Amino acid sequence: MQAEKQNAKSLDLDAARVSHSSGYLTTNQGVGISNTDDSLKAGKRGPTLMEDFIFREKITHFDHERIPERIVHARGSGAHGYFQVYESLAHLTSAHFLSDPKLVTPVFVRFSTVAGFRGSPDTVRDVRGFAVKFYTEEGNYDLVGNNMPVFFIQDAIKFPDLIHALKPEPNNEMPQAASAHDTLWDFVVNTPETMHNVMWLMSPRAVPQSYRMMEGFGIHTFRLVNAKGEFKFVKFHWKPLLGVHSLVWDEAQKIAGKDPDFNRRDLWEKIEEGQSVEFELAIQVLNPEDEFKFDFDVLDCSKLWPEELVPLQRIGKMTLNGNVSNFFAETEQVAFCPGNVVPGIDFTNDPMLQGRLFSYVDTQISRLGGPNFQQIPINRPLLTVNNNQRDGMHRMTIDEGQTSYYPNSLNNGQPHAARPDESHFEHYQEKVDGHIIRERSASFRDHYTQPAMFWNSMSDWEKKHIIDAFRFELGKCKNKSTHQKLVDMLGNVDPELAQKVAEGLGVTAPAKRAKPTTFSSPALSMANTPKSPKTKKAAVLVAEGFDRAQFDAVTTALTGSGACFDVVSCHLGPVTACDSSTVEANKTYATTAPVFYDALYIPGGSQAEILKGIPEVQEYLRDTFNHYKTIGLSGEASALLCLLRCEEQKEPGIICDPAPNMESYAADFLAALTAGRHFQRKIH
Ligand code: HDE
Repeated sequence: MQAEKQNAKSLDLDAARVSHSSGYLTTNQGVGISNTDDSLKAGKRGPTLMEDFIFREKITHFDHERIPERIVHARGSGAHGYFQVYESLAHLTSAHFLSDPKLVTPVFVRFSTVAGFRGSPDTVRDVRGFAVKFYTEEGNYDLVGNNMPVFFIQDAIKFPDLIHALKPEPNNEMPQAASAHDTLWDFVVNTPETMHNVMWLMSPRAVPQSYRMMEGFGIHTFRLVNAKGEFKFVKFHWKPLLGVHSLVWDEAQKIAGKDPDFNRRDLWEKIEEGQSVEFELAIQVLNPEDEFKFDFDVLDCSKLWPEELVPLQRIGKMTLNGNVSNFFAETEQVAFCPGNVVPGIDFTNDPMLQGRLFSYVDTQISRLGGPNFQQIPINRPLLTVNNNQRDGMHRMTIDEGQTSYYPNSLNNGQPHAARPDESHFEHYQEKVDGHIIRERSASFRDHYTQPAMFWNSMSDWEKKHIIDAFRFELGKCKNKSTHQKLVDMLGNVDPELAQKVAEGLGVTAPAKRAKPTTFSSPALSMANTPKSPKTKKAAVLVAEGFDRAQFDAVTTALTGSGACFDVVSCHLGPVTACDSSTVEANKTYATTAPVFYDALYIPGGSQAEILKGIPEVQEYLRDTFNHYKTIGLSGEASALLCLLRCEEQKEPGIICDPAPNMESYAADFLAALTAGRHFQRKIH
């Protein structure tokens, strides 16, 4: 069943695929080319001739190979996969793909950063896009979300202002892919509705360790409508099965320099290795009669619905298992739109959602060059498109027949309006009655209760991350009055937060105010996320004379649990162990770095003396320690602990044993790796 359905979409893409694996070169007209290295000249050293159509065609095509990048979310990475619902939701929605557990719906996902240009680094502090296209039997459905459940503004008309403030400043186009600059924070302090999303942006969520380890949120309130026409309000969530995990800031910055493709590479490599990338789709459902039950407005996308008030139901699973075969054709040309819905899913009056319904198609017309971008293979639905739209730039279909209008008699009235028994979209018949006004509802005015709830819900290490982030970001702003205004704003969220940020910025902490709420939502803290050794990676450092038995015990435990490792040495190729056996080093100190690993392990043996003299070994210990990751030293390698300061040597997550029982040692090392970062560690 699965293979059959997946093939349905891949066959569709197959029609557009060209392998180029054999045959002679041709022009775009199919004429054979025997020399593509020399232009046609009048004499060996003479001028190039205008009639050289082979030269002109090649250069002309090259000259036009770039299209405009996305105005936001320009930097992205895509993958194919499929979705399957666990149990029928027919009582909630008439959407087939959510009603039939046997249906396997192909999907294409694009993860992205928001602010950076197309070539900017992955690990910058930013919101991440999480856009999913479901190729359903009833047409394409796009769930175009982010990795944070709320948004900075409440009305779409402010989006250009937000993005102008966030993007590199217009006079000098700096800084690239960074929020730490004057214009963004100037906008923030003048726009209190940004406060909630700003709290999320300062949290570890803004530096995901992997696209495989971040949550996704539809953000807006949508409607699910069943076959009887009854509706419920709904919020969509994606939950990664590996849990939600983030980088620490120092690590993120180092990775941005050492491997700007870090998140893209991770996604690509895991899929190439055959590791499934899995997310559960979850929903929060609200009865229409409960619309006004909360102290926030369900149409306000700067608010979330605490899971403790509206529980989450996990309804299905998305598995990503296919890389693109051509980045441009698929990831760059894919066009998402929140307005792409299928019968059974409908909109609400959230003013952000309403504005988005307009913006996406509009931008795609210029980005993809005209109104026919839906005919690009990655954007086509599984069904045959049947309407009277014709012509326009880059029309791909040959629409036959005399008629291109409705009603008609010349074509027997075809294509006809869908009959009641044929699949079609019915808009939810909401009653609307109001004065035409340019005003915001008073129910959107509370900008501080939910930021305070978010702060209350954080663990100590998340709070520290947030304080450090504010100090970093504002510290990069030259305008001092912005510092004070921001700290005053934070005073409305939490006095301790405002105080700590004020200390870092050297400004006055505001007078203590009562907190807007003491409510906390444990579901918001990453401390409560699932933990697993699966796909984690250790760096194993070796030099001549390493202890082979110790090496084997730890590496076998790693691979046995679904984790993996790199063997890192001064040179590539074989490294000889104490028993004269060899292992292959696949990385060197020049080609990799400690920031790329979840743990460090150094086996014992006479190598310990050699490693002590290698400066990079010190860097491995220091960075792994500072980034709260597991350090394993066994046998003679235990002596390398002296490369850390005395007070650091007793901190958690250091598995050091001069005379180890390797079975229990390997188990301890694995348990520490599984636990994730050791945030209890004191970084002096
Ligand atoms: Fe977008 N957004 N957005 N956005 N958005 C775009 O569409 C826009 C918003 C999101 O991987 C653009 O094709 C407006 C919220 C993602 O291709 C553009 C507003 C959320 C992506 C656009 C918002 C998003 C985009 C740029 C204010 C989370 C990348 C290129 C109402 C729910 C999709 C494009 C991809 C892309 C407009 C706010 C998510 C300009 C006007 C809220 C994941 O149309």
